[in-house]
Amino acid sequence: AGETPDILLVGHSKPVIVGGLTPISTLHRLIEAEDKDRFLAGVADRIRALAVAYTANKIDAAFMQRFPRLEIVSSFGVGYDHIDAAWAGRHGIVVTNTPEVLDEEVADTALGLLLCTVRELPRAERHLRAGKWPQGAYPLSKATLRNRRVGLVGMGRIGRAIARRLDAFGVPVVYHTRRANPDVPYRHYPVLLDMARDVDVLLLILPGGAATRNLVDAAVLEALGPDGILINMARGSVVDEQALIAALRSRTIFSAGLDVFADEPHVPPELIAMDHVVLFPHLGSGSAHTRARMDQLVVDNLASWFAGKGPLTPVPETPWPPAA
Ligand code: 8YV
Repeated sequence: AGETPDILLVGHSKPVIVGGLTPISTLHRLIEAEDKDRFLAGVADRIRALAVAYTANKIDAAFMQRFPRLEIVSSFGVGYDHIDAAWAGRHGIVVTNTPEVLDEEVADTALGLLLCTVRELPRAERHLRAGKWPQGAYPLSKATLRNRRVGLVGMGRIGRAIARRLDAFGVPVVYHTRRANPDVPYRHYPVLLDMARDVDVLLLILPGGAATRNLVDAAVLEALGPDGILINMARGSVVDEQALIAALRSRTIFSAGLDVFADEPHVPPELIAMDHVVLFPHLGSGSAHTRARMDQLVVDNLASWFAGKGPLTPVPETPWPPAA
């Protein structure tokens, strides 16, 4: 009903998003503008929605303020630390993310990264590709998943999907979150440092943003100890990256497997130079199948909104219907 809405696409022109929004809106693509400020000044008064194509696209208060008629920000990705959702909530703007459709994919990748790191699988493959096998078999891995306990930091939907996989692997799971989740059977640690002392893998799967910045610091790494392995599937901001580099250099911890970094796509050269870490280019959800489902949910939130049916997956800071 009503006028065709003007939607601003921030970030790359992904086919599922462009294909889904074109029939239901007048779509403006910021990425195609030569002079972004001039382009925005020309359309700002009409824009009612933002479609955000990647979590790398920062949407802060100053940006949202440019659009006096802004109603909704539909963002790609389950993490939304790139958006000031609290500000949006205070200004009556709905923010949506793309939860659930990526849970199993990210959990699969988490187990892949864990196994790669514990058993040194990428390094062993490098050995083969370098033609070194005929000169000698790749050494036995010092670490094993056998006898290990995994401490999950975060126990949301993806955390539970990871825990289910670890159950099947016969690997004991405990977890740290601010509040215990009564629906999960695993032991809860209210204090991260206590859990880090008791486990030999810390697996991070919690939101980024100010509330979790540098949660894993030198003290937590020290507590994790010389057999300890850190797996980060969350956000680079959750780890004090310099403290991690220092802990890996001094063998304060054994190893790390990282899918995320503080300043993506820039990875510290100190990490790249280390052979005993596994580094992935932020590909937790990165299959064509799952990314298409995430893109589609960006579209579906906007389609539902402009059909007067409300958002499908609003974030907790912008509940729907709005709190009275
Ligand atoms: C994104 C992610 O695909 O969903 C998230 O929060 O981190 C990933 O799924 C990635 O950030 C690329 O933008």
